[in-house]
Amino acid sequence: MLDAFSRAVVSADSKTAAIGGSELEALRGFISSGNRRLDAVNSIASNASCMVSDAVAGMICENQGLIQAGGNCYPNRRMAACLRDAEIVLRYVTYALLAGDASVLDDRCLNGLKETYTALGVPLQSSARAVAIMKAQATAHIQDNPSEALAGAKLRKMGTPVVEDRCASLVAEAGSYFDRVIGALS
Ligand SMILES: CCC1=C(C)/C(=C/C2=NC(=C\c3[nH]c(/C=C4\NC(=O)[C@H](C)[C@H]4CC)c(C)c3CCC(=O)O)/C(CCC(=O)O)=C2C)NC1=O
Repeated sequence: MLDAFSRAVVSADSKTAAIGGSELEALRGFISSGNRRLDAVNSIASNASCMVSDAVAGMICENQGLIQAGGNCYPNRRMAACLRDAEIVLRYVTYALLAGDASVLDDRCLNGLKETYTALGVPLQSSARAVAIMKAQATAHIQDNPSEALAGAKLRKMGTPVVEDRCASLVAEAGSYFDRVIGALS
C-alpha cells in the first residue's frame, strides 16, 4: 500500500534517481492542499451511510428485478451483502483519496472482486451503476454543493469554506477512484 510520498520514493528508486524537482513540486501541491483533502475525505466519510443507501436504492429503482425472487438483492441476506459491499467500496475510495494513491483500493478491495462477483452471480453492471451514483454524490459532497432536487429532505451541507474552483482537482481525483472501481468490474 502506497501514498503520495511512498509512491514518489518507489518511482524514483525504480529509476535509481534522486527525488527530482517535478516530484517535489507535486508533493508540495499535495501538502499545500492538505486541508482541502481532509475536508473532502470527511465530506464523504461522514455522509457514507446516506450515500450507500441512496445509491443502492437508486440502482434498485432503475432495475426492480434485483429485489424479486431470482434477483441478486433478494432475499434480505443478499440485500444486506449488497449494502455492505457498497459501503466497503466507498470506504476504500476514501482511503485512496486520503493517501492520494489508488494502491490501497486496488490491493485490498478490487483485487479479485470481479471474479468473486462473477462466481456468485452478482450483476456487474448494476454494481457499476451503484458506484456511479456514489461518484455523483461524492462530487456534490466534496464541492459542498448537494442539490435540493436530488437530496430533498436529507440535504446536508458541511459548511466548509468554498474555494473558487470548488476543489476541482480533488473532485477529479475522487472521480478517478470511482472510475477505477467501475473499470475493475467491467
Ligand atoms: C474488503 C474487500 C471486500 C469486498 C469488496 C468483498 C465483497 C464480497 N461481496 C460478496 C457477496 C455479495 N455481494 C453482493 C452485492 C450486490 N448484489 C447486487 O445485486 C448489487 C448489484 C450488489 C450491491 C451493489 C451480494 C448480493 C452478495 C452475496 C451473493 C450471494 O451470496 O449470493 C462476497 C462473497 C462473500 C459474502 O457474501 O460475504 C464478497 C467477498 N468482500 C471483501 O472482503
